[in-house]
Amino acid sequence: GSEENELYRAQIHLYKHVYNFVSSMALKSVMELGIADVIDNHGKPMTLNELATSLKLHPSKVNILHRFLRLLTYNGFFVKTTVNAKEGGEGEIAYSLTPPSKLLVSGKSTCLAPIVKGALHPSSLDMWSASKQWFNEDKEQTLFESATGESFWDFLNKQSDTLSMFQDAMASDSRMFELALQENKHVFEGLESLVDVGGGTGGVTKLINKAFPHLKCTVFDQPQVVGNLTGTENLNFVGGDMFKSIPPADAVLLKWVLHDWNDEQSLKILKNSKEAISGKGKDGKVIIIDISIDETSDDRELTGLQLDYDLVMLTMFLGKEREKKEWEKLIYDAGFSSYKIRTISGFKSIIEVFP
Ligand code: 2HI
Repeated sequence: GSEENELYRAQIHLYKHVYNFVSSMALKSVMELGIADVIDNHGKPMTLNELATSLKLHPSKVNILHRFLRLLTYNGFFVKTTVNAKEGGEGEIAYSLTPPSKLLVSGKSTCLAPIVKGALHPSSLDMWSASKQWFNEDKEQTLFESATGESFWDFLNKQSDTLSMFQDAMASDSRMFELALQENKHVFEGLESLVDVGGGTGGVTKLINKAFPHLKCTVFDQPQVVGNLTGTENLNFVGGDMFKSIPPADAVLLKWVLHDWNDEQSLKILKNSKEAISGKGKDGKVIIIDISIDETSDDRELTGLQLDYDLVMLTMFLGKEREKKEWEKLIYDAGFSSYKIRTISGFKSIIEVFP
């Protein structure tokens, strides 16, 4: 009957969500094996045996590889075709890359493997075991702090390999920005100077500098991030604290910054940004690049990703991904008079904020 049917569906739904991590972790395994690189180097679809040979796998692992590939093919990371079909014979299955797995090919400007590595690193996953304890504590701290006793930022700064893992992930995400920049050149036109707050190793700033060579750019980040970096004529690195003050410029760029911070902290950053652009009068602007959640969107994959990111920001930083009306409140509370919001690069938006 329909009651049983509903129960069966419910079980499938529940189990699917219980085992969502399998798809994430199998994707990470494939990334670590470098399968996308092997197929990309080969230049044409590869059979299971060709893949196993290239990866130098022990014969006992060939079938294991097949099972991983079966799930990942189902999940849209590979497509299967038939090769070497002789007359009357069946031929062999060969795997090729799809647009999502092409994003794992290393050495390409679009490579997002560092995101997979960082986001699925044990440091980002282990904290979830402490979530019950976190809910029941009577103090305000991140899940990461509750689980490990230190903030994620302190954790990163403690070891150079974790700091560079994070920086590599942020830099790889930033490279995608080049496309978005082409479509949003008008946002940067007419500006003489720009400060990229939380600009890290300068990936985004360099892209902006390439598109606008006359623009005087400053990458502003914590001293331990920018201390050893040297700039060029129109790109300089400045160390400091965005909660104290931001170097003056015609425009302040806040890319993937405000989602790491709660409303009170974000308000402070925005007020300091307003101060930084005050020299340009009404012609200054703050450029925010971040997620804007639209729960009413019928793109369930997109909204689901944005809501996932919200929980990642919440648990790691007590930060948040905001809806359009939350952005609006923050912007007006910080004393700005107007803003323009547009979707870029799929899941993020660009928000121009005017004094
Ligand atoms: C490396 C990458 C990420 C991470 C931790 C890492 O945490 C991310 O890509 C995510 C999250 O999963 C992230 C994205 C933006 C951001 C902070 C974290 O500002 O070591």
